[in-house]
Amino acid sequence: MWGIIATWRMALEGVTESATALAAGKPVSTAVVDAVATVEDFPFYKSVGYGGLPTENGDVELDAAYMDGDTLAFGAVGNLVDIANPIRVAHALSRQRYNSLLVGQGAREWALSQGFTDKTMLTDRALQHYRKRCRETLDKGLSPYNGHDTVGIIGLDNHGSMSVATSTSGLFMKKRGRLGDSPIIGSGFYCDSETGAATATGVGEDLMKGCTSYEIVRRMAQGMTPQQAADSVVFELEDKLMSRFGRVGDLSVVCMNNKGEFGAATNIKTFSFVVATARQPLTVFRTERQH
Ligand code: SD4
Repeated sequence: MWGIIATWRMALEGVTESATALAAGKPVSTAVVDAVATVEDFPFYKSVGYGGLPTENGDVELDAAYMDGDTLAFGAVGNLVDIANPIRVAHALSRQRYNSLLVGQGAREWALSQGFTDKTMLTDRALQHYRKRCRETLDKGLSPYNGHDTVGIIGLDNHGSMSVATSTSGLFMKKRGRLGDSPIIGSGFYCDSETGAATATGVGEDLMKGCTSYEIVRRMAQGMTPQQAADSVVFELEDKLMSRFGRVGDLSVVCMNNKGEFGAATNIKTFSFVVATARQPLTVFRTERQH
C-alpha cells in the first residue's frame, strides 16, 4: 500500500508526480521532498519558497522540515534566506547526527557549505505585495497577516516506510527571526512509520500550543482512526484556546496512518487538501469546518 496526502490544492502538481513515483515503488523520502520542492519552485505561491512573502523588514525568511518515520531522524531549517529549495537543506540535515534544526545565518552558511544554491527568493511580485501592504498599514503599524498556506506532505511507500515534509515562508509581515510551527518537530510535523504521520497549517503560534502533529500521531497509536485523531485534536485545541486565551487562529491538519487511511480537519470555512493512495485515485478535497 502506498499513499500521499498534502495540505492545500497548490500541492497538486507535485503530488501528481510523486504519486506516480510511489506507485512505481520509488522511496518515500524522494517522493515527499520532490513534491514539496515543486511547490517551492513555483513563483506564484506566495507562502512557500521562491515567491514567498517577506518579513516586515522585506526579507524572505523560509522555514522547512523533513522527518523520516523509520528512524525518527529529522532535519529542519528556520529563517533561511536566499537558498533555493529549503526542503532539500532540511532533508540533508536529517542525515546528520547533530545540528538537526538550524536557523538564520547558521542555516545559510551550512547550506552554502554543502553546495546548495544561492538564489534571491524575493520576486518582483512578492515585493509589490510587500510595498502595497506597507502603504496600507503605514498609519496603523505593521502586523502579521493571517493568511496561510504552508505545504505539508506525508508519504507512505510500498515497504511501509513513511516520511513528512513541510515548507513555508511563514506569516506575511512576521518579525525578523520569527519561527512558526512548520520547522518545529511535533508541532508542524511528526512521522512514525509504526503508526502514521501528521502535518499542520495555520497560525503557528496556536498550533504549537497543542504540539499538534505529535498529538495526532499519538492518538492514532492509541487506536483512533486518522479522521478521529484529526478532528479531536483540532477541536479540543480550539475549545481550549477559546476558553483559556480568548481567541484562536486558523488550525488545519492532514494525517495518514501506515495503512494508507487518511484524515483532515480544519477550524476555517474551507480547507483544501490533495490525496492519492493505492485505493484512492488522486483527488483534491475541500473540507469544511465540522464543529
Ligand atoms: C507558520 N504555520 O509559520 C505557518 C504559517 C502557515 O499555513 O502558512 N501555515 O505559522
